[in-house]
Amino acid sequence: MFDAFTKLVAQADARGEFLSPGQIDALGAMVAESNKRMDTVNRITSNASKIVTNAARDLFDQQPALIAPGGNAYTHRRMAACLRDMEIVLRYITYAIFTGDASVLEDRCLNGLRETYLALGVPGASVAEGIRKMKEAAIAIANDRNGITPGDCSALMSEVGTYFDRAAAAVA
Ligand code: PEB
Repeated sequence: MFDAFTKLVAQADARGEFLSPGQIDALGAMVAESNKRMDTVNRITSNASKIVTNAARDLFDQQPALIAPGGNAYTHRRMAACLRDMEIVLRYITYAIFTGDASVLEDRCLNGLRETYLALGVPGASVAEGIRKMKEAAIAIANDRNGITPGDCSALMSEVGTYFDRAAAAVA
C-alpha cells in the first residue's frame, strides 16, 4: 500500500535517483492543500450511509429487475450483501482520497472483484452504475460551498472522481 509520498519514493529508489524538484513541488502543493483533502474525507465519511442508501435506492428504481424474484439483490440476504459491497467500495475510496493514491483501493478492494462477481453471478455493470451514483452524491457533498471557507477544489474533486471511475471500470 502506497501513499502519494511513498509512491514517489519507491519510484525514485527503483531508478536510484533523488526526488526531482518537480516531485517535491507536487508533494509540497499537496501538503499546502491538505485541509481540503481532510475535509473531503471527513464529509464523505460522515455521510457514508446516506450516500450508499440513496445510490442503492436510485439504482433499484432504475433497475427494478435486481430486486424482483430472480434478481441478484432479491432476498434480504442479497440486498444486505449489495449495500455492504457499496459501503466497502466507498470506504476504500475514502482511503485513496486520504492517502492521495489509488493503490490501497486497487490492491485490497478492486483486485479480483470482477472475477468474484462473475463467479457469484452479480451483474458488474449494475455495481458500476451504483458506484457512479455514489460518485455524484459524494462529490456534491464534498464540494458543497456551504459552511466552509470557499476555495478552488476543482483539482481535488477531479482526483476524487478518478477513484470512483477506477472502481466502476474495475467491475463493469
Ligand atoms: C465482494 N460480494 C459478495 C461476495 C463477495 C463480495 C466476496 C460473496 C460473499 C458474501 O456474500 O459475502 N467482499 C465484497 C467486496 C470486498 C469483499 C467488494 C472488498 C474487499 O471482501 N447485487 C446486486 C447489485 C450489487 C450486488 C448490483 C450494488 O444485484 C452485490 C450491489 N454482492 C452482491 C450480492 C451478493 C454479493 C456478494 C447480491 C450476494 C450474492 C449471492 O450470495 O448470491
